[in-house]
Amino acid sequence: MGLIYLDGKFVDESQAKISVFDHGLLYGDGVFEGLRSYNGKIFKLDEHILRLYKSAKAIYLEIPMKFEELKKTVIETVRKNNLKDSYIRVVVTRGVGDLGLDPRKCKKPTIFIIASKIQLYPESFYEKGIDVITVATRRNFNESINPAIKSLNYLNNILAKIEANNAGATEGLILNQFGYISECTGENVFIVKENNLITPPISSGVLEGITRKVVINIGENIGLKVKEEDITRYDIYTCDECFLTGTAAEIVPVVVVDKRIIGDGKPGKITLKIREEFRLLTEIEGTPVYE
Ligand code: PXG
Repeated sequence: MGLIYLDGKFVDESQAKISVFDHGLLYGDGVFEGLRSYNGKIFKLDEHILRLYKSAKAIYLEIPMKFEELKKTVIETVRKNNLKDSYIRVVVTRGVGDLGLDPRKCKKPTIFIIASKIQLYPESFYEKGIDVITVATRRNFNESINPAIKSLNYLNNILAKIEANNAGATEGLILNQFGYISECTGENVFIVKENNLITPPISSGVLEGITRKVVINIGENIGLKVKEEDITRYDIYTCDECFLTGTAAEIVPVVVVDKRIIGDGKPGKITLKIREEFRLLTEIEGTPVYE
């Protein structure tokens, strides 16, 4: 059984329980992060923890733990579970309040960290590529819950995922209110056109993905012209290559979009090159858990 960090203690999975009055549950009032460890090293730990603090700041939530202490606790959670390759979830909620939504009643944020075995995507996704469809659910406005905030309010993304599931597609491509592509339900989107590597800007309503950032750097290092600019469905249908990025997904080639075949219908050369470079980084970088 796994050991969960919950509000200052490590408890058995069966004892890791949250109040029904926790506003994370009642209202989705909280923030989270999803990280990975590769061979006993946590990839981009600082970047993920920093994004957690930024998400918290944006929703007026003060995390009752210092940056370094939280980092140490994440490392300890992986260590206590004896994991080498893991998926790590860090959650901070507004805490226990009453049934009203006023957060002033919530005196102490709830913090928990789960480190578990990683559920990898099927190998066929990487070998053959995946098909995606544009969904009807739109990205919420930046002036509402800004999609850059990794909040516990993921219903928008979940609705998009259900639409994709219902259509028999692997992922759903979400447009923003202006009709531009934003991202998928839990991954950022990239296209390759000739020597250009293009991804929608943060302002288009996307999460500032950690993998996205790594891929932008890889793109620059291998001589591609990287652009963060608005893209339309036409741009995707007519691109040479398309792929998605995310902590869980890493780099997944997309070969069909709304029944249009992308490129030659196989994972693209540049996509595969970027994936290889990305995998190399996960092997050589990272914060060690066991030393
Ligand atoms: N966009 C959204 C909306 C995300 O939630 C990403 C992009 C990719 O970001 P990173 O930093 O991981 O490169 C995410 C993060 C899952 C799952 O189980 C995935 C995410 C969040 C929650 C669950 O697939 N992805």
